[in-house]
Amino acid sequence: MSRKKIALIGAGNIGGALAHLASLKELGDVVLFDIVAGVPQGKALDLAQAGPISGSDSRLCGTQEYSAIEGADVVIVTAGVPRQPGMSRDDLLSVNLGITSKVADGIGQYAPNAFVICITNPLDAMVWALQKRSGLPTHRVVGMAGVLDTARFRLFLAEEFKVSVQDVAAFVLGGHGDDMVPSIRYSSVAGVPLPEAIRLGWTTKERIDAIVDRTRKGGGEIVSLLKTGSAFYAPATAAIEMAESHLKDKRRVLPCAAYLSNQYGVDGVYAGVPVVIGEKGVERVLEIELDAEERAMFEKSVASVRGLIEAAKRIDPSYM
Ligand code: A3D
Repeated sequence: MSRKKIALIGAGNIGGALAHLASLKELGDVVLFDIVAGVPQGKALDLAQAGPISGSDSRLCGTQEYSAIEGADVVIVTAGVPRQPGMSRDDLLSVNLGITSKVADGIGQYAPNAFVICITNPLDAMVWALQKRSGLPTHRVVGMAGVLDTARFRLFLAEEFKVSVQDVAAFVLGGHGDDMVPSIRYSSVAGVPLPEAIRLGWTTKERIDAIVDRTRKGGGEIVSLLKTGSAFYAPATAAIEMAESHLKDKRRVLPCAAYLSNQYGVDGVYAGVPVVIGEKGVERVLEIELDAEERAMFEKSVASVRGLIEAAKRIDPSYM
């Protein structure tokens, strides 16, 4: 049986954490690609030396050559610059678009059959550009954001209810920006929807609203603490969950930035929605019913994504 191959484009903070997790879980052999000579090679060697201790036989290598990703089953893209304090994700558009274009060319040439997960920000615009430029089918190119945003929401809810994170389910829709849509209606504690938990007096509407606000700004909270970059452990863990669902055909239902073709009344852009990830990639987009308030928030979030895509087209007219 041949081993799976996981290519990580970008060997920075998230890239390193991805390689570590992929190796610990023995998801396959790992290729770390980065433009900075020595960094992917050094991280690959360091992680390979952890193998005998953790009991992992994953093989790891670092490279500056796109040809090394040839035949990858999964490609996870983190190439780009992260936020610094005071920056929004959208401030990264111009520099990360240029990087994403080069990455898309490399993937299109050497890994056209891969399942591609984009993490580079601004997420919804970068995943759109990655798909368009690489020419891979839309169902094989997704963005990681919702798994991370829901994990943040779940953690804060678990802390509020003083219960295990395992017993909290949460739902976040829309783009990966401060106008994302954490849904109170579709989130639950031990199966009890949040509005019901409020009615039962387990918490208050005000406390849940504060948690929703903290979830929306969850990335910024970490940027302001780290001061030198953005979150990386949780983003890497989230992308590995998506990769694993594909590699093992688990058909997990995960919130991802997926290409919408008329679902939710939206066409031609990527936005965060629940999808089934299996061996073919995104095998289904789940369309849930939104009430008027949720729909208005979702549409506002999608409008922000469209604005970024238009800005990307102005920066690089080849995306027209
Ligand atoms: P960082 O540690 O700086 O790593 C980025 C790596 O990309 C560096 O090692 C660079 O050398 C490398 N790189 C730059 N240009 C290229 C290129 N042309 N080809 C290959 N590699 C290149 O950043 P990070 O790992 O912390 O974050 C990476 C990206 O993820 C940033 O854009 C973040 O904003 C984004 N991010 C997204 C989320 C989401 O939830 C979507 C969360 C956290 C970070």
